[in-house]
Amino acid sequence: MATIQWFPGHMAKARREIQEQLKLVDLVIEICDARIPESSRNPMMNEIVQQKPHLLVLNKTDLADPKQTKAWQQYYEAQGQPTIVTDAQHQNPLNLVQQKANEILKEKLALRAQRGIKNMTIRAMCMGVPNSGKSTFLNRLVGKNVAVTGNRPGVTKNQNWLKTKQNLEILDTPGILWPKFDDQEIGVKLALTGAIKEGLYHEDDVTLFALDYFRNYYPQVLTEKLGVGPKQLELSDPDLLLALTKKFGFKDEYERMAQKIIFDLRKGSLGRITLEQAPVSATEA
Ligand SMILES: Nc1nc2c(ncn2[C@@H]2O[C@H](COP(=O)(O)OP(=O)(O)O)[C@@H](O)[C@H]2O)c(=O)[nH]1
Ligand SMILES: [Mg+2]
Repeated sequence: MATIQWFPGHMAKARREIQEQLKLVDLVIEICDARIPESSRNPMMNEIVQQKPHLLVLNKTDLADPKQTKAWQQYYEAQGQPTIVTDAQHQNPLNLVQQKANEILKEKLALRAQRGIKNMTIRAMCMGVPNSGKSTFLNRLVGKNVAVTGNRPGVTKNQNWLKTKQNLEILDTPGILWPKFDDQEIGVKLALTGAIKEGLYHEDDVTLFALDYFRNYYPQVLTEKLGVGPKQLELSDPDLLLALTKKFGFKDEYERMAQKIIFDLRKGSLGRITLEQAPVSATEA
């Protein structure tokens, strides 16, 4: 399965540029997709960010399973990783971000106050893998549409600070990091959420993964949303895909049924679904 093409050169350059940007900020805001919190994070995130205070954002929670989002948030918080949940598509997360940033930077801000520094502005940068919602999130915080540019050579020389209505300023260039791509299943999940360009993955593989996942974690998607009866539930995944193809009037064009399932899942019309389950200790808590 093909995934996003990243080359060592790109990675090294992205990392170098981000490390330059990091010197300018008080806080890193890492944005990931709440439907795939682990698969939509960069494998070397903590190494790249190092000691810089770091806020994790589980975005797209409007599309994710609320129970799972809560469990993932608890899981990360229990690991000492401050985490908030957002739906940047529909809501402005500014107050939440400011509040959490104040908590994370409490000591630094107190020190500034002690030294008589009146400026309490927190400078932050957004960071994350493609499609996690960085641009959407940043535009929400700033309250308008700004031309957000990706990492390219030279941009670190003339950074612009975007002001918000709070004591928060954000760098106008989010850091774009690569996802984990060494694992087939991660590629499938990234494809299902729309993070991988069409044509770079096999729609039927991705759909078979989804059908199997629904069986295990969201059987109601099969029975209620796709109208699968008890008998059909016993079919193998490929046979189930063929049965659904007929049922939805696509005759034997199973690719069209596969596309429909992928499209409906991304849109949220199959319900709120998280494609990776939080570790059990977090769900029990
Ligand atoms: N439903 C939903 N869609 C979102 C959310 N945030 C971003 N998106 C959508 O996800 C896609 C990628 O967002 P974008 O901001 O371009 O991601 P970037 O590549 O990280 O800059 C776009 O189609 C956005 O409209 C969210 O919280 N909920
Ligand atoms: Mg973007």
